[in-house]
Amino acid sequence: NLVEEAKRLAGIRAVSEHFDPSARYVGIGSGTTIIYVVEAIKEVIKQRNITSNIQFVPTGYQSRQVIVDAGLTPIAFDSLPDGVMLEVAFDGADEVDEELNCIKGGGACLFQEKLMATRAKKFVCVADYRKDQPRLLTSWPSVPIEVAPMAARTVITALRALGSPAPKVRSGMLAKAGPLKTDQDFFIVDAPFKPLLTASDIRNGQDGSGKDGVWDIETLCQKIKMISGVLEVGLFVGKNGYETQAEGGQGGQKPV
Ligand code: DER
Repeated sequence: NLVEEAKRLAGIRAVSEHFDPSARYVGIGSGTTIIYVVEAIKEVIKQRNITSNIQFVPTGYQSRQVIVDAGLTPIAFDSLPDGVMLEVAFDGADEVDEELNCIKGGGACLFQEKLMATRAKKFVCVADYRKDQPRLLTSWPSVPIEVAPMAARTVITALRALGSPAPKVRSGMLAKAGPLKTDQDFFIVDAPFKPLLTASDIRNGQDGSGKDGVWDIETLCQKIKMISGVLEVGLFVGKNGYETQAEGGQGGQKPV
């Protein structure tokens, strides 16, 4: 169908433009679009008839299974030798704005996804036309936040104080009675906010300081990250690239 074809084409294009078969470490994100990325990578390796020495870094159980099912070699993030950076990381997103800021966490894998993004020289966000919006929280309703279970109610109170009208713990839906648990055994709290201002909105004089519940991406991400009990926030700020905090790297390259 139209959406699957768009995801497949996005995956093929991302790989043809950003996958280097001579890479040593390549990050693989989570979700369904990433499956097309891995298929395209496998195709390149097969066509070039190269023995691939690449080790693929997963961002959770699902991502690791996609790597293994494709016959590729996984390496756990915490097994990466000190000082190495991933040449490239591929991942999906739930929404992307024109500055390549992303909302991630629809698949509840945001913690390992952001950890990997900060360790990659280049972060390639692979998203079909549905995800492309002028500002984040235009079509995706809320910010996914990974929290320690015991802190969930406290975090919800703090999110309300930041102007979120109805933050709530994500349920396992039909898959599981009660709250969903992440690969870290944490909860996800989904917090709705008004559409998030971009860096250019701020340059044009708009106020993203939270007045009337209107935030800019970077400020809101920092405010939420500071709430005690929060492990990670599903806002990927693309303005200056993803800060490569591991190995004291400079600001990561702008995501593409
Ligand atoms: O959780 C995430 O951020 C994932 O990348 C995900 O939500 C994207 O999923 P999709 O490729 O199935 O749309």
